[in-house]
Amino acid sequence: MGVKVAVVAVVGRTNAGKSTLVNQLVGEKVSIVSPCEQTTRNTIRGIVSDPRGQLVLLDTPGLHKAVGELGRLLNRMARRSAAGCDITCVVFDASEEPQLEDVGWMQRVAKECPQKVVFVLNKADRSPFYEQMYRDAWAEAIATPTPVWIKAISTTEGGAKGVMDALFDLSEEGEPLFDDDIVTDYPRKLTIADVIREKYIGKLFQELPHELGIVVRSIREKTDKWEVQVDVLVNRESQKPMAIGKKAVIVKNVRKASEKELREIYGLKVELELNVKVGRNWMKNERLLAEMGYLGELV
Ligand SMILES: Nc1nc2c(ncn2[C@@H]2O[C@H](COP(=O)(O)OP(=O)(O)OP(=O)(O)O)[C@@H](O)[C@H]2O)c(=O)[nH]1
Ligand SMILES: [Mg+2]
Repeated sequence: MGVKVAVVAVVGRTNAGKSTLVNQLVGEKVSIVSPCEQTTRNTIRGIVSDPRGQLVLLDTPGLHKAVGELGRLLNRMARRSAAGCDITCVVFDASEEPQLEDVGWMQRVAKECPQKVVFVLNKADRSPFYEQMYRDAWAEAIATPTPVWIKAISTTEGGAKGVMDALFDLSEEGEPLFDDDIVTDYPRKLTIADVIREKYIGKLFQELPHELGIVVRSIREKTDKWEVQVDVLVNRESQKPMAIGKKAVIVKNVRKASEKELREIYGLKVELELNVKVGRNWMKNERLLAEMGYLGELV
Protein backbone atom coordinates (compact mmCIF):
# COMPACT_ATOMS: atom_id res chain seq x y z
CA MET A 1 0.00 0.00 0.00
CA GLY A 2 1.33 3.47 -0.91
CA VAL A 3 1.56 6.43 1.40
CA LYS A 4 -0.70 9.45 1.51
CA VAL A 5 0.41 12.61 -0.24
CA ALA A 6 -1.14 16.05 -0.68
CA VAL A 7 -0.17 19.56 -1.70
CA VAL A 8 -1.93 21.91 0.69
CA ALA A 9 -2.32 25.65 0.11
CA VAL A 10 -2.46 27.44 3.45
CA VAL A 11 -4.32 30.67 2.81
CA GLY A 12 -6.22 33.35 4.70
CA ARG A 13 -6.08 36.90 5.94
CA THR A 14 -2.78 38.44 6.98
CA ASN A 15 -1.89 37.77 10.64
CA ALA A 16 -4.28 34.78 10.93
CA GLY A 17 -1.36 32.52 11.94
CA LYS A 18 -0.65 30.66 8.68
CA SER A 19 3.13 30.68 9.05
CA THR A 20 2.85 29.75 12.72
CA LEU A 21 0.70 26.78 11.73
CA VAL A 22 3.04 25.68 8.94
CA ASN A 23 6.09 25.87 11.22
CA GLN A 24 4.25 23.91 13.89
CA LEU A 25 3.22 21.16 11.47
CA VAL A 26 6.69 20.93 9.92
CA GLY A 27 8.24 20.93 13.39
CA GLU A 28 10.83 23.49 12.36
CA LYS A 29 10.79 27.15 11.57
CA VAL A 30 10.59 27.35 7.80
CA SER A 31 8.67 30.62 7.64
CA ILE A 32 9.05 33.87 9.55
CA VAL A 33 6.33 35.00 11.95
CA SER A 34 5.43 38.37 13.46
CA PRO A 35 2.52 40.31 14.94
CA CYS A 36 2.71 42.75 11.97
CA GLU A 37 0.70 42.52 8.79
CA GLN A 38 2.20 41.22 5.54
CA THR A 39 4.98 39.26 7.19
CA THR A 40 5.16 36.52 4.56
CA ARG A 41 6.03 37.84 1.13
CA ASN A 42 6.76 34.65 -0.80
CA THR A 43 5.04 31.34 -1.04
CA ILE A 44 7.13 29.03 1.11
CA ARG A 45 6.92 25.28 0.94
CA GLY A 46 7.08 23.44 4.24
CA ILE A 47 7.32 19.68 3.94
CA VAL A 48 5.91 17.28 6.53
CA SER A 49 7.04 13.67 6.30
CA ASP A 50 5.52 11.17 8.69
CA PRO A 51 4.78 7.42 8.61
CA ARG A 52 1.38 8.22 7.08
CA GLY A 53 2.98 10.00 4.12
CA GLN A 54 3.88 13.51 3.05
CA LEU A 55 2.18 16.90 3.13
CA VAL A 56 3.60 19.73 1.07
CA LEU A 57 2.33 22.91 2.73
CA LEU A 58 2.35 26.14 0.74
CA ASP A 59 2.53 29.04 3.19
CA THR A 60 1.22 32.01 1.23
CA PRO A 61 1.20 35.76 1.83
CA GLY A 62 -1.99 36.73 3.68
CA LEU A 63 -4.71 38.20 1.55
CA HIS A 64 -5.37 41.79 2.49
CA LYS A 65 -6.76 44.94 0.99
CA ALA A 66 -4.01 45.46 -1.54
CA VAL A 67 -2.07 48.67 -1.18
CA GLY A 68 0.25 49.35 -4.08
CA GLU A 69 2.07 47.10 -6.44
CA LEU A 70 3.66 44.78 -3.86
CA GLY A 71 0.30 44.28 -2.15
CA ARG A 72 -1.31 43.27 -5.44
CA LEU A 73 1.53 40.89 -6.20
CA LEU A 74 1.20 39.19 -2.82
CA ASN A 75 -2.53 38.74 -3.26
CA ARG A 76 -2.02 37.27 -6.71
CA MET A 77 0.57 34.85 -5.35
CA ALA A 78 -1.83 33.62 -2.66
CA ARG A 79 -4.63 33.05 -5.15
CA ARG A 80 -2.39 31.26 -7.64
CA SER A 81 -1.10 28.84 -5.00
CA ALA A 82 -4.63 27.97 -3.99
CA ALA A 83 -5.52 27.17 -7.59
CA GLY A 84 -3.03 24.34 -8.03
CA CYS A 85 -3.34 22.34 -4.81
CA ASP A 86 -5.11 19.18 -3.59
CA ILE A 87 -6.40 20.69 -0.36
CA THR A 88 -7.12 24.32 0.48
CA CYS A 89 -6.60 25.09 4.15
CA VAL A 90 -8.11 28.46 5.08
CA VAL A 91 -6.84 29.85 8.38
CA PHE A 92 -9.08 32.27 10.29
CA ASP A 93 -8.09 34.29 13.34
CA ALA A 94 -11.29 33.42 15.18
CA SER A 95 -10.33 35.58 18.14
CA GLU A 96 -11.55 38.40 15.91
CA GLU A 97 -14.87 38.71 14.12
CA PRO A 98 -14.86 37.71 10.42
CA GLN A 99 -13.48 40.49 8.27
CA LEU A 100 -13.80 41.30 4.59
CA GLU A 101 -10.79 39.20 3.62
CA ASP A 102 -12.13 36.18 5.54
CA VAL A 103 -15.48 36.37 3.79
CA GLY A 104 -13.54 36.87 0.53
CA TRP A 105 -11.79 33.52 1.00
CA MET A 106 -15.09 31.83 1.82
CA GLN A 107 -16.62 33.18 -1.36
CA ARG A 108 -13.63 32.09 -3.40
CA VAL A 109 -13.77 28.60 -1.92
CA ALA A 110 -17.53 28.39 -2.47
CA LYS A 111 -17.28 29.53 -6.07
CA GLU A 112 -14.09 28.24 -7.58
CA CYS A 113 -12.56 25.62 -5.35
CA PRO A 114 -12.80 22.07 -6.68
CA GLN A 115 -10.35 20.90 -4.03
CA LYS A 116 -11.01 19.56 -0.58
CA VAL A 117 -11.28 22.28 2.02
CA VAL A 118 -10.24 22.60 5.66
CA PHE A 119 -11.31 25.64 7.68
CA VAL A 120 -9.02 26.26 10.65
CA LEU A 121 -10.48 28.40 13.44
CA ASN A 122 -7.16 29.51 14.86
CA LYS A 123 -6.17 31.18 18.15
CA ALA A 124 -8.61 29.02 20.13
CA ASP A 125 -6.59 29.88 23.25
CA ARG A 126 -8.05 33.37 23.12
CA SER A 127 -11.31 34.67 24.41
CA PRO A 128 -13.68 35.75 23.01
CA PHE A 129 -13.71 33.16 20.24
CA TYR A 130 -16.12 33.77 17.38
CA GLU A 131 -16.66 30.22 16.05
CA GLN A 132 -20.37 30.66 15.39
CA MET A 133 -19.89 33.90 13.47
CA TYR A 134 -17.54 32.11 11.07
CA ARG A 135 -19.97 29.22 10.64
CA ASP A 136 -22.79 31.69 9.97
CA ALA A 137 -20.66 33.61 7.47
CA TRP A 138 -19.93 30.35 5.63
CA ALA A 139 -23.62 29.39 5.60
CA GLU A 140 -24.29 32.71 3.88
CA ALA A 141 -21.54 32.14 1.34
CA ILE A 142 -23.37 29.12 -0.17
CA ALA A 143 -22.02 26.19 1.76
CA THR A 144 -20.54 23.92 -0.92
CA PRO A 145 -18.23 22.02 -0.86
CA THR A 146 -18.42 20.85 2.73
CA PRO A 147 -15.31 21.92 4.59
CA VAL A 148 -13.83 20.15 7.58
CA TRP A 149 -13.89 22.60 10.49
CA ILE A 150 -11.11 22.42 13.09
CA LYS A 151 -10.30 24.58 16.06
CA ALA A 152 -6.56 25.09 16.54
CA ILE A 153 -3.91 26.72 18.67
CA SER A 154 -1.06 26.95 16.21
CA THR A 155 1.43 28.10 18.80
CA THR A 156 1.45 24.67 20.48
CA GLU A 157 2.16 21.20 19.10
CA GLY A 158 -0.96 19.67 20.63
CA GLY A 159 -3.07 22.57 19.41
CA ALA A 160 -2.14 21.94 15.78
CA LYS A 161 -2.42 18.14 15.84
CA GLY A 162 -6.06 18.14 14.75
CA VAL A 163 -5.14 20.02 11.60
CA MET A 164 -2.42 17.51 10.77
CA ASP A 165 -4.79 14.57 11.24
CA ALA A 166 -7.48 16.18 9.10
CA LEU A 167 -5.01 16.89 6.30
CA PHE A 168 -3.75 13.30 6.26
CA ASP A 169 -7.35 12.02 6.37
CA LEU A 170 -8.14 14.00 3.23
CA SER A 171 -4.93 13.04 1.40
CA GLU A 172 -4.88 10.38 -1.26
CA GLU A 173 -2.38 7.65 -1.97
CA GLY A 174 0.60 8.68 -4.02
CA GLU A 175 4.34 9.00 -4.33
CA PRO A 176 6.15 11.41 -1.95
CA LEU A 177 7.40 14.50 -3.80
CA PHE A 178 10.46 15.16 -1.62
CA ASP A 179 13.03 13.12 0.33
CA ASP A 180 11.82 12.69 3.88
CA ASP A 181 14.67 14.67 5.46
CA ILE A 182 13.84 17.89 3.60
CA VAL A 183 11.73 20.47 5.46
CA THR A 184 11.71 23.18 2.81
CA ASP A 185 13.03 23.79 -0.68
CA TYR A 186 12.95 27.55 -0.30
CA PRO A 187 16.13 29.05 -1.84
CA ARG A 188 18.92 29.81 0.59
CA LYS A 189 19.29 33.45 -0.46
CA LEU A 190 15.63 34.08 0.25
CA THR A 191 15.75 32.28 3.62
CA ILE A 192 18.63 34.51 4.70
CA ALA A 193 16.78 37.63 3.51
CA ASP A 194 13.65 36.58 5.39
CA VAL A 195 15.51 36.02 8.65
CA ILE A 196 17.00 39.51 8.38
CA ARG A 197 13.58 40.99 7.61
CA GLU A 198 12.09 39.25 10.63
CA LYS A 199 14.73 40.74 12.90
CA TYR A 200 14.09 44.17 11.41
CA ILE A 201 10.35 43.85 12.03
CA GLY A 202 11.17 43.20 15.67
CA LYS A 203 13.31 46.32 15.93
CA LEU A 204 11.43 48.94 13.98
CA PHE A 205 8.17 50.78 14.16
CA GLN A 206 5.14 49.37 12.39
CA GLU A 207 5.42 51.38 9.14
CA LEU A 208 9.03 51.04 8.02
CA PRO A 209 9.28 47.25 7.65
CA HIS A 210 6.77 47.40 4.81
CA GLU A 211 9.13 49.69 2.96
CA LEU A 212 12.21 47.56 3.56
CA GLY A 213 13.53 45.32 0.81
CA ILE A 214 16.22 42.82 1.70
CA VAL A 215 18.36 41.53 -1.15
CA VAL A 216 21.11 38.96 -0.61
CA ARG A 217 23.75 39.88 -3.19
CA SER A 218 26.27 37.12 -2.70
CA ILE A 219 27.18 34.19 -0.49
CA ARG A 220 30.87 33.35 -0.36
CA GLU A 221 31.38 29.87 0.99
CA LYS A 222 34.62 29.60 2.95
CA THR A 223 35.72 26.39 4.68
CA ASP A 224 34.48 27.40 8.12
CA LYS A 225 31.91 30.10 7.38
CA TRP A 226 29.78 31.90 4.82
CA GLU A 227 30.29 35.56 4.05
CA VAL A 228 27.05 37.10 2.94
CA GLN A 229 26.58 40.52 1.38
CA VAL A 230 23.17 42.06 1.81
CA ASP A 231 21.48 45.23 0.60
CA VAL A 232 18.85 46.70 2.88
CA LEU A 233 16.73 48.90 0.64
CA VAL A 234 14.65 51.79 1.89
CA ASN A 235 12.46 53.98 -0.28
CA ARG A 236 13.74 57.41 0.75
CA GLU A 237 16.93 59.01 2.02
CA SER A 238 15.06 60.09 5.17
CA GLN A 239 14.42 56.43 6.09
CA LYS A 240 18.10 55.51 6.12
CA PRO A 241 18.80 56.74 9.66
CA MET A 242 15.83 54.70 10.91
CA ALA A 243 17.15 51.52 9.34
CA ILE A 244 20.68 52.15 10.64
CA GLY A 245 19.93 53.55 14.10
CA LYS A 246 21.92 55.86 16.35
CA LYS A 247 25.57 54.77 16.31
CA ALA A 248 24.40 52.00 13.97
CA VAL A 249 22.73 50.24 16.88
CA ILE A 250 19.76 48.92 14.87
CA VAL A 251 21.74 47.51 12.01
CA LYS A 252 24.18 45.97 14.50
CA ASN A 253 21.47 44.30 16.56
CA VAL A 254 19.69 43.03 13.47
CA ARG A 255 22.97 41.62 12.18
CA LYS A 256 23.80 39.87 15.46
CA ALA A 257 20.33 38.39 15.94
CA SER A 258 20.24 37.22 12.31
CA GLU A 259 23.72 35.69 12.46
CA LYS A 260 22.76 33.76 15.58
CA GLU A 261 19.64 32.32 13.98
CA LEU A 262 21.35 31.53 10.67
CA ARG A 263 24.05 29.67 12.54
CA GLU A 264 21.35 27.50 14.08
CA ILE A 265 19.68 26.92 10.73
CA TYR A 266 22.79 26.09 8.73
CA GLY A 267 25.08 24.75 11.47
CA LEU A 268 27.99 26.99 10.60
CA LYS A 269 29.09 30.57 11.08
CA VAL A 270 27.34 33.08 8.85
CA GLU A 271 28.87 36.54 8.62
CA LEU A 272 26.55 39.24 7.36
CA GLU A 273 27.50 42.54 5.82
CA LEU A 274 24.42 44.78 5.79
CA ASN A 275 24.47 47.81 3.49
CA VAL A 276 21.57 50.19 3.94
CA LYS A 277 20.82 51.86 0.60
CA VAL A 278 18.13 53.99 -0.97
CA GLY A 279 16.39 51.97 -3.66
CA ARG A 280 13.89 54.57 -4.77
CA ASN A 281 10.58 52.89 -5.57
CA TRP A 282 12.13 49.44 -5.23
CA MET A 283 8.61 48.10 -4.76
CA LYS A 284 7.91 48.97 -8.40
CA ASN A 285 11.22 47.74 -9.77
CA GLU A 286 10.53 44.46 -11.52
CA ARG A 287 14.15 43.35 -11.61
CA LEU A 288 14.51 43.81 -7.85
CA LEU A 289 11.18 42.20 -7.13
CA ALA A 290 12.22 39.21 -9.21
CA GLU A 291 15.52 39.01 -7.35
CA MET A 292 13.58 38.85 -4.10
CA GLY A 293 11.49 36.03 -5.49
CA TYR A 294 8.24 37.99 -5.64
CA LEU A 295 7.75 37.50 -9.37
CA GLY A 296 9.32 34.10 -9.64
CA GLU A 297 7.55 30.82 -10.11
CA LEU A 298 8.48 29.52 -6.69
CA VAL A 299 5.34 27.46 -6.58
N1 LIG B 1 -2.65 33.41 20.79
C1 LIG B 1 -2.32 32.86 19.62
N2 LIG B 1 -1.53 33.55 18.77
C2 LIG B 1 -1.23 32.99 17.58
C3 LIG B 1 -1.73 31.71 17.19
N3 LIG B 1 -1.27 31.43 15.96
C4 LIG B 1 -0.52 32.50 15.58
N4 LIG B 1 -0.48 33.44 16.55
C5 LIG B 1 0.21 34.76 16.50
O1 LIG B 1 -0.36 35.53 15.45
C6 LIG B 1 0.63 36.41 14.87
C7 LIG B 1 0.64 36.26 13.36
O2 LIG B 1 1.16 34.99 13.02
P1 LIG B 1 1.77 34.66 11.57
O3 LIG B 1 1.97 33.19 11.55
O4 LIG B 1 2.94 35.53 11.24
O5 LIG B 1 0.53 35.06 10.64
P2 LIG B 1 0.37 34.90 9.04
O6 LIG B 1 -1.03 34.47 8.80
O7 LIG B 1 1.45 34.03 8.51
O8 LIG B 1 0.55 36.40 8.56
P3 LIG B 1 1.05 36.95 7.11
O9 LIG B 1 2.35 36.28 6.81
O10 LIG B 1 1.19 38.43 7.32
O11 LIG B 1 -0.03 36.62 6.12
C8 LIG B 1 1.96 36.05 15.54
O12 LIG B 1 2.19 37.00 16.55
C9 LIG B 1 1.69 34.66 16.12
O13 LIG B 1 2.49 34.37 17.26
C10 LIG B 1 -2.57 31.00 18.15
O14 LIG B 1 -3.06 29.90 17.91
N5 LIG B 1 -2.83 31.64 19.33
MG1 LIG C 1 2.96 34.41 7.19
